Amino acid sequence: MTDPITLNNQFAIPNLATFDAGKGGLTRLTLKSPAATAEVYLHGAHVTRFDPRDQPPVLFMSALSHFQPGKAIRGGVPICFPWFGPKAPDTKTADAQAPAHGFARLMEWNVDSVTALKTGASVVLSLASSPETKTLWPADFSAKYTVTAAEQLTLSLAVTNTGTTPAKFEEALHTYLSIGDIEAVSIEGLANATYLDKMNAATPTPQDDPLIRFTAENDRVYLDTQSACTVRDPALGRQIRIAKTGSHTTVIWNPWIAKAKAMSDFGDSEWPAMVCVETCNVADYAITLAPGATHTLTATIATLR
Ligand code: TA6
Repeated sequence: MTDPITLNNQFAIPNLATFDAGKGGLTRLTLKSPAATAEVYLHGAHVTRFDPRDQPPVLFMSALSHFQPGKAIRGGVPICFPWFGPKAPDTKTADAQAPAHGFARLMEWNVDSVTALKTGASVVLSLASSPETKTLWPADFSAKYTVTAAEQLTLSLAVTNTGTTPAKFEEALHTYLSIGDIEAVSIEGLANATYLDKMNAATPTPQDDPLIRFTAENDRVYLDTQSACTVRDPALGRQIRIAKTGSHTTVIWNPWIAKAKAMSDFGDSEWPAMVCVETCNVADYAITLAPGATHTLTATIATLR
């Protein structure tokens, strides 16, 4: 683990960008500008906080989240890569220990650069294939993740195939949003899309109602959609817009009561306070990259009053 002192000597920007030992002693970058405060852990290149000035936190973080090597952080924006959910059976790699949602969120990323912007700051983190990653996924790759914290939060994941054969992968920016009350929330933007309903054997289902509302556990993979989504949160009196590029699927998830109780790193009573709107390329919309090619997935998260 790269220590904060070394990183501050290389990258710190006084009063804007500093590294320290965060929760669990994991290395954390805090970006603090007049526009917003954000936190990014090198563990998983995990954005754990985005607080626009004078606003409640935009990202949800479980009070019970682990902050330790080998464990995913529960909240913020986990990076799911190179697969989504359980790893598909694959004779070439050791699947038994294949972690859900891939290895990217469990590995320590490198810091490439930290940059001051007119109204905020950005950091570029990187992860490349290694003997460790190849025990789980044979591809040669280089990933660059750019986090820009200003009036809005922009996340950009660029994956390059550095090998000599095509590389196929799934990816998701698995964003946990902080809301006031899931039973009062509605999500706009996915009208008429078809979703795989994971609460009903992944049955393809039409989104007939223009608004998504929540009355039970909801786990849906919306297909062939490049639309922005708007989360309407009357309890907090705000809306959160998640726009995207380079993404053809969107996952919507709330665990509700039983699944919340089943997760040891998630409080039994936390389910009303969060909803996931995940910017992704999963299932039949996985990405196949030719040798030398790069694909970029971007999510932009902004609050609307
Ligand atoms: O958000 C969609 C989903 O795939 C759900 O099925 C649920 O498993 C969630 O991700 C959390 O997954 P995790 O591996 O972080 O517990």
